[in-house]
Amino acid sequence: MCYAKCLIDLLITLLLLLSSVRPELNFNNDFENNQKFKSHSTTVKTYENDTVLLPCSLDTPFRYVRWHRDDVPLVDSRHPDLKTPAHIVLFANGSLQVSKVQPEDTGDYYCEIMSNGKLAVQTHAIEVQYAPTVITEPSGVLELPIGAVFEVICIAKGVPLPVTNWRLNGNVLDEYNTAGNRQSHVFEIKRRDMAGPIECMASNAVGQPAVAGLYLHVLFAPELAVHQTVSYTKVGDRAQLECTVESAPASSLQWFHHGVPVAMNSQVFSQESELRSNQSLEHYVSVIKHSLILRKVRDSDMGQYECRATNTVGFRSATLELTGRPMPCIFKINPGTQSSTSHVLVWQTESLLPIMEFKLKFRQIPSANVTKQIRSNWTELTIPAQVTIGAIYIKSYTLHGLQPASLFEVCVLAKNSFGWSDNSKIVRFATGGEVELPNYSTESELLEDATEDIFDNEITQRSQTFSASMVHNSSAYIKSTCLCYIAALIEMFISLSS
Ligand SMILES: *[C@@H]1O[C@H](CO)[C@@H](O)[C@H](O)[C@H]1NC(C)=O
Ligand SMILES: *[C@@H]1O[C@H](CO)[C@@H](O)[C@H](O)[C@H]1NC(C)=O
Ligand SMILES: *[C@@H]1O[C@H](CO)[C@@H](O)[C@H](O)[C@H]1NC(C)=O
Ligand SMILES: *[C@@H]1O[C@H](CO)[C@@H](O)[C@H](O)[C@H]1NC(C)=O
Ligand SMILES: *[C@@H]1O[C@H](CO)[C@@H](O)[C@H](O)[C@H]1NC(C)=O
Ligand SMILES: *[C@@H]1O[C@H](CO)[C@@H](O)[C@H](O)[C@H]1NC(C)=O
Ligand SMILES: CC(=O)N[C@H]1CO[C@H](CO)[C@@H](O)[C@@H]1O
Repeated sequence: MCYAKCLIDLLITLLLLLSSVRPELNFNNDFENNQKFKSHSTTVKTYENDTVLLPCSLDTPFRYVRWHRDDVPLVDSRHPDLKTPAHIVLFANGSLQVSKVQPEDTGDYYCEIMSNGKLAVQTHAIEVQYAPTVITEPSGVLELPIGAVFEVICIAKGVPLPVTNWRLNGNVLDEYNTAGNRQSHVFEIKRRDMAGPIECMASNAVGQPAVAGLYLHVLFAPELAVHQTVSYTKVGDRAQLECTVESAPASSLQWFHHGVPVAMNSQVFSQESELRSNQSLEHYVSVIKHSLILRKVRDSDMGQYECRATNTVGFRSATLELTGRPMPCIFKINPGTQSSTSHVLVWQTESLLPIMEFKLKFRQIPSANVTKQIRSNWTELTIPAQVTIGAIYIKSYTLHGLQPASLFEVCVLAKNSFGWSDNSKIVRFATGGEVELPNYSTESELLEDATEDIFDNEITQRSQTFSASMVHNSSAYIKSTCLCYIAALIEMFISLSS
């Protein structure tokens, strides 16, 4: 099959080669060029709309003169009926005037002049220089998801040949600074911030550089932001959960409670507010704050919520919690005098239901001096809470009987009728005495931050290949057909020689 196809390809190639050999004007046989020209062969570099005079004069009077540009006859003094373009004039002295030159007037001009029965030829050239023009394919707005690969072709015109380079989002891509009238560049969308203009600039030192391009809109799965993952409330209060969604294209959002879609009614309803609503070339990303509002929280409304945003690229979700528990306690910095065997701790929390008790946990930790000492177990103390007016609770407690010149860490929790709060951050303190401590800070060495960004790890994007695949595959095709030609040629030679 390859053989037959290749023979056909080969024939086509040969035909093309033959047809490209155009009959050239062969002056040597017919004309004698040793006549004396008064004029000189010139190459005129000119600009659009200029007027050019190409001389053609001999020492002697002439009988007739004719001009052609490349293969196109222009004027012939013997044939005034020849259709001469309006802007081209033959003067009586043999000179040719081309006025209001256009890019099409670029070419080699041959003057054939006859005198004394001898024909002489003089060649001139006109190069009409003009400012670059440029277009790109594609153009307009291109919308593609992260991972997509696409090719942009830049077609530039101009004389001299313009130099083109690429600009992505205003930044010049240096490596693609090449001369030529057709440049292609393959882009891969790696991140959202690749969105913006992709431009091809062409310049050739004539007139202004030309710029053309397209605007890339990067599409991506929704990105969620939850500013408050835990909402503290109590039965009977109004509560509001919020998820902010950024996406392109716009996404829809659904709320779940313990994995079940939230039934909307007059008591429980959702609201949207567009934080960036105007749609323009630059602002194509929709940013919407979604709120789930519970007019009067019931006991059954407490617990885990999920907001899930979906668009054509993918979906993401975030979890939130509605709870009646107290907020985590916060230790207050207490710069008061610390003795060598006791320490005063002050903390604060907020609870909509009365706080019943606190749990204080503390333990000694190795100091700088002592290496490789195992941390002791937490000692837990239950501390009753006083009745407070309002939701803010501030508690002070003194730990006695501590080892001097030692380092401790401490953590506290609060309990109301709904349950225990989360742990406070772990705070370190030192008892007085002569000891060098590595560090002393009231609020450091926190528990591992549990609010890690779980969304960034989710990879829902899939690589998509667009016209770039055609580029690679067409080159593969060219290679395979070339091999085919060679094989066919070898076979031809073998069959010829035998
Ligand atoms: C040439 O002349 C035309 C018409 O008179 C005009 O539109 C064009 O801008 C001119 N070109 C230049 C390069 O001046
Ligand atoms: C030929 O004639 C034109 C128009 O009369 C004149 O401008 C030009 O200078 C002449 N050229 C020569 C070489 O005499
Ligand atoms: C669109 O919003 C941007 C800021 O986000 C603002 O600068 C621009 O003027 C707005 N355009 C319209 C048409 O409202
Ligand atoms: C700390 O180390 C020094 C010597 O390196 C020692 O004299 C001192 O007793 C140590 N202190 C404690 C608390 O172990
Ligand atoms: C810590 O408590 C565990 C049991 O909960 C016990 O096995 C371990 O020995 C204790 N460690 C220390 C240093 O007291
Ligand atoms: C502890 O001390 C080291 C240097 O001694 C310092 O780099 C580090 O930031 C300190 N840590 C805290 C939590 O202060
Ligand atoms: C880059 C690319 O898409 N290449 C494809 C070229 O064509 C072959 C099949 O002929 C595919 O397998 C490649 O994936």
